Amino acid sequence: MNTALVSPIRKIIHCDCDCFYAAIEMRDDPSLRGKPLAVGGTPEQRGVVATCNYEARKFGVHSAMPTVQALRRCPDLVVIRPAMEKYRVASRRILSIYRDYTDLVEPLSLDEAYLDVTHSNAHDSSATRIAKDIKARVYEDVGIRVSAGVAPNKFLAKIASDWNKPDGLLVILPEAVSGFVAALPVEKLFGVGTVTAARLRRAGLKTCADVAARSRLELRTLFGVLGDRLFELSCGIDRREVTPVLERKSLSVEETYVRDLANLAACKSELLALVARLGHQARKLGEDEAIERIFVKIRFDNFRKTTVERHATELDAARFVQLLEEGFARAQRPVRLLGVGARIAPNRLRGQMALFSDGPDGASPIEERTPAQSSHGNPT
Ligand code: DCP
Ligand code: MG
Repeated sequence: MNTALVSPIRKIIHCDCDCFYAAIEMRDDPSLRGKPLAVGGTPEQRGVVATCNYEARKFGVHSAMPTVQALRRCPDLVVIRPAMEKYRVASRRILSIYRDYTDLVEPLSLDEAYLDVTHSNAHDSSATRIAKDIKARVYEDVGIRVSAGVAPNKFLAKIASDWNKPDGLLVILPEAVSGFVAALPVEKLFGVGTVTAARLRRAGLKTCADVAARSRLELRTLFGVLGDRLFELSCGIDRREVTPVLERKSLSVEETYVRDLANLAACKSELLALVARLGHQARKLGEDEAIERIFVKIRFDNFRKTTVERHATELDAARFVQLLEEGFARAQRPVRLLGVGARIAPNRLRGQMALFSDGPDGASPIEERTPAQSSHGNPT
């Protein structure tokens, strides 16, 4: 039996904070409000913008843009360094607000999550009112704005949350789905990156209505397995469930050295021993857990600390060495502490991402964020 026919129409909310890192910084320093602001690496370190506020966006500044270029576009831009720990604290608080409404909360990144509120009794089961309440509570408790989209599935809820940013709320009722989807450009389809979008356009398919006008068979012939997916999405169908993810775990080992490690070569040989110890720890991972990111932490003799983190699926010593080189280059001083670690995600999350990724341009959200996520916002 097709369960889609018997299960109730779902109510999915996608929440995405507005200019997240910048919003936290403006919350904590009111003098930054109203000015164009970017959070990211410095131009001297060839850093990139992790994000910027909406004032800065008016000048064409955006995430992943080199800070040098951002300053050229907006000479008055205030640039501040990311304070990841602060953003993690805010993120945990926001997730706990979401979990007051449903257990089915699936975080996608620090500032983004899906909620399935189909069976939530809050606000007489009105997803729209739940979304409004969430927005108000996040503003009251955390001091930043969240945009929300409400729809019968993940694909549309995500598009809806982006529709009226900042401080947006868009509700797509089940009866409005087909009208809404028909006008969407193919680029909006989940899993369609620039390469696939160009192929679709060459085939004369510009909007979802164009795609939906073709038969499933025709799309399968043109686009292989992706064809089925395109067909369903362009009809507004997306069966992906909201999969609750428990707080991400991490594994790590570190060592404070009795004598500082004098140079990069000394650090490299110690690093390999640490990676071996980390590998030992990783044997404890369950079958449903997988490595999602790796990091190297360095504390220099002047107590300055730096962390370099990247997307990775295994504990590859060569990748750790690359991260070490990058981190060491930031200060080029003797090192008193070295650490290596890995962030762990449940396997099924990675599986889903891989399924819908269509090559480099259709990278998963986690991969997309990689360039600016090291603590210094340097490009990869
Ligand atoms: N981020 C990053 N590097 C990127 C993109 C994002 O480090 N290339 C970080 C900074 C953002 C946070 O992730 O604040 C959330 O990413 P979003 O894409 O949701 O961007 P914002 O929340 O900053 O802005 P928006 O209002 O468009 O959601
Ligand atoms: Mg955001």
